Amino acid sequence: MTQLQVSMCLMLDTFEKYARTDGDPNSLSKSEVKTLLEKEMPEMISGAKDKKAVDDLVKALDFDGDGVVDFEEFMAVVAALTCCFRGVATKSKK
Ligand SMILES: [Ca+2]
Ligand SMILES: [Ca+2]
Repeated sequence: MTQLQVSMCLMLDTFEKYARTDGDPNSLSKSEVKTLLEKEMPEMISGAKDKKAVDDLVKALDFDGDGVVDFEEFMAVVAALTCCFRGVATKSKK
């Protein structure tokens, strides 16, 4: 597999690893989102320890408003974060 393919598989695996804990592997519930952020993006959640902040975060990620974060919504967030990261990484290279 190419590096990009490996990255794609990693994103799928990461989503499924956290999504399946409540028995529904196709979406992330509020608590699954919280666990994923705590484990995979600790600096993102450091300011969001209280319940209201996590609720707001899930609301922001849940584009279709069904109360859970599906894979498309998860990928949109990862893509947006990757773009932010690129901005930071490009700046620090200069
Ligand atoms: Ca789930
Ligand atoms: Ca949703």
